[in-house]
Amino acid sequence: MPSKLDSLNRWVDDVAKKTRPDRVHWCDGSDAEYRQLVDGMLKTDELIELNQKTHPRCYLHRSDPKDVARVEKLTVICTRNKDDAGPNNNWMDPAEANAKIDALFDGCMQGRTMYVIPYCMGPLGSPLSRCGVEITDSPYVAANMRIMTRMGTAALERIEREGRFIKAQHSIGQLDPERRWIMHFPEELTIKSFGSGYGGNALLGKKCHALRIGSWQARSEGWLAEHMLIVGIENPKHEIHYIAAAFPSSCGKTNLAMLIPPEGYRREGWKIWTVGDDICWMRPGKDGRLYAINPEAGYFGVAPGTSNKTNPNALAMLQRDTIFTNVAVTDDNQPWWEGLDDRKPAKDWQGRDYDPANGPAAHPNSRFTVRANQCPSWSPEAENDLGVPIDAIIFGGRRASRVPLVFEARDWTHGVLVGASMASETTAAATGKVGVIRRDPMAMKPFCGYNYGDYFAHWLSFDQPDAKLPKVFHVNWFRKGKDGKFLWPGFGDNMRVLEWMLKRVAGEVDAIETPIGNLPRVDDLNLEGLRLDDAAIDELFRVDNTEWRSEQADIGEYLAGYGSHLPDRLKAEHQRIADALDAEAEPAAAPARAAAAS
Ligand code: OXD
Ligand code: MN
Repeated sequence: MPSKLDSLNRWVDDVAKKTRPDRVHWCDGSDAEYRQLVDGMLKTDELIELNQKTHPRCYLHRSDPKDVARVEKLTVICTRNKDDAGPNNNWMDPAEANAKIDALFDGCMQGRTMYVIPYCMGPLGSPLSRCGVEITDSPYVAANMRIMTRMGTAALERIEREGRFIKAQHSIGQLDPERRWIMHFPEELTIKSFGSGYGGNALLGKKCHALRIGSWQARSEGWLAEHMLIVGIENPKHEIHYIAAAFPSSCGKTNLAMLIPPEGYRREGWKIWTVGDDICWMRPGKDGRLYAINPEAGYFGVAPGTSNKTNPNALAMLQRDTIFTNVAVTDDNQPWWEGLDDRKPAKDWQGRDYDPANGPAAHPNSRFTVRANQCPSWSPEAENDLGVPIDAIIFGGRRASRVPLVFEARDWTHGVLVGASMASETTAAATGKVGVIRRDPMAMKPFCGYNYGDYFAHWLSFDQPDAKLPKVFHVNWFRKGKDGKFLWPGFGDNMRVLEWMLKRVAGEVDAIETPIGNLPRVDDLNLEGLRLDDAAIDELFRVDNTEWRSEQADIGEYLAGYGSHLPDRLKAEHQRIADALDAEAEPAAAPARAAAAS
């Protein structure tokens, strides 16, 4: 009788025939196998042992210096119809793309072991989870996949039961930036990545599967695959409310997911539970609410800036069983990065004696890979097959000016527009210039596997009569004063903003209506214990009409780029806000203009 694994076996054979590895190893996901992978890499210096007294079973990987971040310009979506990928993606014809990348795969694994990694994104028994199989010639990728996903025998059993999986084919090739591609074939549920060993380019369960292919699958199956953390907030009555939040890479998702509330909150009994720090899959439940799972089982977090002040929970979890990539080390071989503490690094991320003239000691996109349940705030609900119900969705970006600390969308349509209008300063998580403002709808710009116009329509489609959708908010932790310093303390104090959101969800406080959305009354925000003067508070919540009319015009121009794919409902919502801003600016002229238009 044909087994449901036949198609998997056939594919593995085909890839092996093409790539010609010396050995094929099917990963079982066991501890012993992980140990063997690590021991093998210690022998070849792909891993370096860190101080085992202070950091048991922690290792350092130094990547090729030309392979340190996701490469968006080499990341492509290959659909038969170019329009399906949309202007938000690089596109290539599938036949041309397959020919290009298959030529690179030809014989590329000679002298190497080919690892076959069955994995499950999400709890093994969850109907929301989806499986994949990654083939790679990198033991570093295999070890990281073990941490980041439910990998091995149990995943293979689910694949055998279901008979479906995403095919994810990877080789580090020669790590040559000129021979590098990260290709997605959503119609074939296939990923092919060549020439990079780095994070999102190589751990194919993460961005490639869980977001790019995931968003495509989500659209056809009626759910959402999002670049969002999931956090549970327990109040003094021991009720837990869950919030999902989308920020672009390196804008504090991990910190918010693991936040420790300020002292006063802790005394009252508030507590934070971490369900996920990067990716969220959500689907409407029978009761009309959105239920979310974190498809990942680990964190691949940005190290620089992580400290006892910014994220004590993360620091605690990084004391053991962690793979560090491109961090610096101290003279007693402990991992170190900028922002950690006052110690002096001895070697930089490339293994050179540290010299400030060479730039930061740790690469700005240096990372840690660690099992999710090592985090002290880890929520056992992360294993709940049914997911957790979401009460609020937050969108946010890194904006030095213009955008207030927090505002609330007035309804779902407005919330979708707020997400679609997001913009942020670029960071080191991807190659390219840092600090440039770019539109990054729902923080999915590098990750949405299809036309953004269709994606916005998909978001709008959740607005059904029986739906009980979350409230939508926008935050900006990064507004600066005239002196160039951040106005808001951020980190643990973000709890104050979360509490206001939950009060809004419960209908306990009202808000100030403005054209861009509802802002808090300052008295409804708990600012006790913060040294914020009145001028800082005014600036944090200032909505400047002239600036926002210009923002709205810019958003309009950006959205118009999606042409006929842009839903009319979103266009109308954009117009409503533009009109409200105009009316606020010229109250007397606005009615006359409206009458002339009708
Ligand atoms: C990540 C990213 O690695 O967003 O999570 O770049
Ligand atoms: Mn991310």
